[in-house]
Amino acid sequence: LAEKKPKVVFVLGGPGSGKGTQCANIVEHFHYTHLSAGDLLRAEIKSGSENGTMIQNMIKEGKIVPSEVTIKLLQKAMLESGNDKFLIDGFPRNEENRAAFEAVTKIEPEFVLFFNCPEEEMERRLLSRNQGREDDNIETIRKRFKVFLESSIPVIEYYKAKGKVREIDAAKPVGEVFEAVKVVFTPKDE
Ligand code: UP5
Ligand code: MG
Repeated sequence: LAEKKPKVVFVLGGPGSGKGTQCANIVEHFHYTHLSAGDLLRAEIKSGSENGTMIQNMIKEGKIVPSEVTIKLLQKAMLESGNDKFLIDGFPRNEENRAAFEAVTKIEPEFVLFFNCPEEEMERRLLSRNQGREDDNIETIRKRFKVFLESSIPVIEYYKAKGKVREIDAAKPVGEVFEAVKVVFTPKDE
C-alpha cells in the first residue's frame, strides 16, 4: 500500500461536528474515496465477524476500538477502492491510533481537516439525527465527548504542531461549512 503512495487526509472533529456530511460533499467535488472508520466498524458488527460483539460494546460505551482492528479495516478498504486519494473520517482518535497507523502503513497525512464545533451544537445534532445509531443517546454522547476531549484533541494538537491542521468553523450551516472546506481543497495556484 505504501509503495502506491496514496494521498490521505484525516477528517477529525467531535461527535456530530459534521465529518460524514462534509466528506460526502468533498467526494462529489474532489474525487476522494471516503472511508469512515466508524462506518467500517459498524459494518463489521453487521457482518457477524468474530470481533463484532467487542466492537459493539465499545461503541456503546464511546470507547476507542483497538488500533489493529480499525487499521486492518481501513487498509482493506483502501486496497479494494482502487483509488489513491482518501478521506479518512473519524480516525486516528488517539495517539496510539496515530502512531500505529503510521508504523503499519508508512503513510503520513497530506493534512488534517478539523471541524471545530461547540458541544451544545454537536449534542443538538446527535439527539435529532434519528438514524437509529446505538450511540446517539445522551449517556453515550457524554462519554463520546469526554473521550474526544481526552484522547482525540491531543492528536489534533500533534498535527497542529506540525502545521498540518486546517481548522474549519463547523457550527455554521452545511453550505457555509462546505464553502470553507472547498478553499482548503482548492490548489492555491489555480
Ligand atoms: N449536521 C451535519 N452538519 C451540520 C450543520 N453544519 N448544521 C446542522 N446540522 C448538521 O452529522 C451529525 C448530524 O448533524 C446529522 O444529522 C447531520 O445531518 C447534522 P454527521 O455528518 O453525521 O457528523 P459526524 O461528525 O460524522 O458525527 P458522528 O456521530 O459520525 O461522529 P463520531 O465521531 O461520534 O462517530 P464515528 O462514527 O466516527 O465513531 C463512532 C464510534 O465508533 C466512536 O465513538 C468509537 O466508539 C468507535 N470508533 C473507534 O473506536 N475507532 C475509530 O477509529 C472510529 C470510531
Ligand atoms: Mg460520522
